[in-house]
Amino acid sequence: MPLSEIEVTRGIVEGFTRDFLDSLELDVAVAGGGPSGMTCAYFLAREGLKVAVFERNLHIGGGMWGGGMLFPRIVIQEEAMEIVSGFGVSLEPFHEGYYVGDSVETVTKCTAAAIDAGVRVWVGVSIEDVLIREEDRVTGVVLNWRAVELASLHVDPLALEAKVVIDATGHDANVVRTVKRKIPGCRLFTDSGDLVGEKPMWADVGESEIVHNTRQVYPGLLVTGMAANAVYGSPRMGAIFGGMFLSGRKSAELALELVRGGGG
Ligand code: 48F
Repeated sequence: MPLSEIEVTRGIVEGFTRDFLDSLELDVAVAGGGPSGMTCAYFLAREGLKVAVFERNLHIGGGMWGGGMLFPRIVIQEEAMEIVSGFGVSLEPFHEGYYVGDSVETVTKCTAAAIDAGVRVWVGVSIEDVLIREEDRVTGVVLNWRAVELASLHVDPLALEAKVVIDATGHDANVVRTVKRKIPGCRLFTDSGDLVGEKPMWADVGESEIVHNTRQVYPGLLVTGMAANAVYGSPRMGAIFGGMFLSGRKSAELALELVRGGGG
């Protein structure tokens, strides 16, 4: 039986509307679908939380697709192998304590694992602002289409609520930067109260500090991945990715405590 064009339209609009309405009150909203954000979302969904990832690109994976300088390979240290193996990724040992693998395989299997665990992923959507309530607590995110942003159209956004918001936007730490810019006198939970900024590449140090930097940086707002190192002033580390997975898992553990403890 042929399907008319309006039936195709109906299927798309109804499906989108149902799922989008179901995302209006989340346990956790994750900004950015790179390795840290997807890993965070995966572990939260496995615990039965309602979690959605908002990614401004049309694809998930952030900076992982291109490996190191477009050589589609990534390096992962032993400590993170448990996580990537859980996604079904196979990597080869190449140096004591280090493995090398295919970045395309890692992105796709990590994404599939997250979706299978129950994560809802919205692509082409930018988080441009946050909701603040209850005496300076982040309580949700403000969304717009990336296409609207790129075209510089003056279109008002929409918003949804989340008990916890995770900034997984990578090197720019866009959500934390927005909070800092828009709340007068805002003090982040850093020594100076400011967003310190990412330091030049030093892989060992960057990797060793990233899990520690994965924290609540403002009430209701956690940072993970390179956003965590950018906020706390730690170095970048190039194509070593273990820290992104370890940080993603830690942010999920912290978010879970906040949501279940009612502090979220
Ligand atoms: O940059 P990205 O991959 O962040 P990550 O998870 O991983 C970093 C590594 O890829 C690599 C590295 C390894 O040593 O340094 O760079 O910390 O993914 C961040 C994602 O967030 C999206 C962006 O398009 C990317 O896919 N993003 C950024 N700002 C926004 C956003 C925003 N305002 N709203 C929605 N998505």
